[in-house]
Amino acid sequence: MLRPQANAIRELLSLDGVWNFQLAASTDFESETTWKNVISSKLQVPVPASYNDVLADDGIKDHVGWVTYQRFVTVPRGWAGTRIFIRLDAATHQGRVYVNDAFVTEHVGGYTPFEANITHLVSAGEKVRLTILVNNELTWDTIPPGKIEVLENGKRKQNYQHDFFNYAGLARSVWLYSTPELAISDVAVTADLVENKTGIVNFELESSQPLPEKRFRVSLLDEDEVAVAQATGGKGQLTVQSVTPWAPGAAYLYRLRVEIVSEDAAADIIDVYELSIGFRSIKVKGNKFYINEKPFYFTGFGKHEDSPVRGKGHDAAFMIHDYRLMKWMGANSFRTSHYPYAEEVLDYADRHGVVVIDETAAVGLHLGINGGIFGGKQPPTFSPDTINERTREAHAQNIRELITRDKHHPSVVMWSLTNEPAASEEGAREYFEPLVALARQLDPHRPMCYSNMIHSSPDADRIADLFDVVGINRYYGWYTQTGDLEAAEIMLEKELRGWAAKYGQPLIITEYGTDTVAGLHAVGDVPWSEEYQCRFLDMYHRVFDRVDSVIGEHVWNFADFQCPPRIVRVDGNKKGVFTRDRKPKGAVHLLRTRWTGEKSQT
Ligand code: GCB
Repeated sequence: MLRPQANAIRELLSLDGVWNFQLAASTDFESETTWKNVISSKLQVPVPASYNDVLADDGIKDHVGWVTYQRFVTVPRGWAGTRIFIRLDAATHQGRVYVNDAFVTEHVGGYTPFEANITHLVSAGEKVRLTILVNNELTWDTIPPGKIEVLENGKRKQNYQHDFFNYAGLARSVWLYSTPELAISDVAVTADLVENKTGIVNFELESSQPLPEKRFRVSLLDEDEVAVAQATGGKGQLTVQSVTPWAPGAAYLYRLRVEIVSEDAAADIIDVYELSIGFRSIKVKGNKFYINEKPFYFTGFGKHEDSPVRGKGHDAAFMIHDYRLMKWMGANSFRTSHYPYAEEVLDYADRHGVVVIDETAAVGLHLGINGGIFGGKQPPTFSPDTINERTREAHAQNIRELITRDKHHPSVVMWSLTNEPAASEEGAREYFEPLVALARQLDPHRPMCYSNMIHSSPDADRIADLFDVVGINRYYGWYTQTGDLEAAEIMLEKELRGWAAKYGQPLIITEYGTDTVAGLHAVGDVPWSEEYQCRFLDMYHRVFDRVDSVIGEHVWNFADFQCPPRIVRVDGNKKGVFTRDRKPKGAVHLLRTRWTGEKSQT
């Protein structure tokens, strides 16, 4: 599936804006009343945005089940004779699409795109009714998993193990687009950097109808629009002897231009599609991570797609602001914790040389993590009644969709297949082994990692050796040794040395941080104060600098973010070094000094 684009041949119509909205009349989406009716404009919501916080209504915010989005759109008159598609960049967590009265497609998985050809259902110039049903339910069959509980008062409540609010709806763009009848339907491409100077592109094209080789034309353009390599055929290789590499902080992008030309292979272009690519090499060797043959040290954050009012709605202003703040602090990388982010986020990283660890939505595969949710003794994580084969199939689908979607981005240097699973429980290895194998088959080039939690000590963990890099989320000095950084320092160093000794892999600290209330100040080690956050980070940095296998540090979190209500959270998780509206806490200056070497004004 190709991401839609507008060019001389293809047209793209954004359906972002205000849509009519209602809670679905029934949980049974087959009931025609939920999608055949015209919805009034009494309630309206923006797209892209999570709907939860926008309407200031708890009944809507905490609704568990289906909601309906609807709008009318006129198919452009000039699209006669073309193929017409509807594409959703995401519907969280399940979407069903209807054009007028006809069901078109459905998709499960809240953070990856899907589309459908609707040419047979619409005519150019015609006004059509688009209805999208979106379901936010999480079960043992979904990634992330969850469980719905029916309360005493009959209300349905969504429970889940992960620590961020279950924002839902159409948080990314919706598009109509046209392609010619005879079109490029897929472009698989890899770009390798050999010996730091030769660029090699392997490509494989698919078209909507079988075509002779001579009808495909491929060229590679540099940033000055100069064609540096060309080929004919649907499958092949381009070699560029002396390329400008893509490097962290020094991005350079080439454009792969793919064309279908007319039958006589003359200048007539029937379809065209362009993709940005970059040449860089990645390697894990010993306990180091190399980009373009140089050891790379990750500095940056675990992030969230989260902002006030719009929830997980993609927002270009917040995105660019976050990137600028990270650059100012000397952060060279981040992890898309805990799900695939909007594709625009990766485009920006490609363009600006930011390094990305790209994570699946497999978070919360650990039933012991949230003591109390199910009451009493926790059930085992991996069992036929909890995380089971169906969960694993959903996880596999998420891996397939993530890797297919993001494989061509030079900014993505590693896949993170899961966050904090029950890696020390029975069944963990059986669950993960085939998933890691699948990911390696889909992308034999990039390293794989996962982020583990405190229960998975080097002795207890059963899966770390399946991965190339071990991601470590640790909170000594916060959840344990609270307020005692001296004791925490000993524990942290001992554990990191334990990991380094066990497998010899590189270690990246994918989370470390403290909840911090902006404006709370204290002398001494007082948890929740800005000073404690600084001293905690400082202590961790001392330890990282002493352990050779540590190849990076991602503070948890870039900014405060919303969570479900819980007594350990005060209007959300406050581990950001920025507040939710991106005001700095004291820690940003400490990090800036460490990561840029420059003294920051405090
Ligand atoms: C973790 C999770 C992250 C939480 C964080 C915390 O280990 O990976 O999702 O938000 O801890 O603050 O507890």
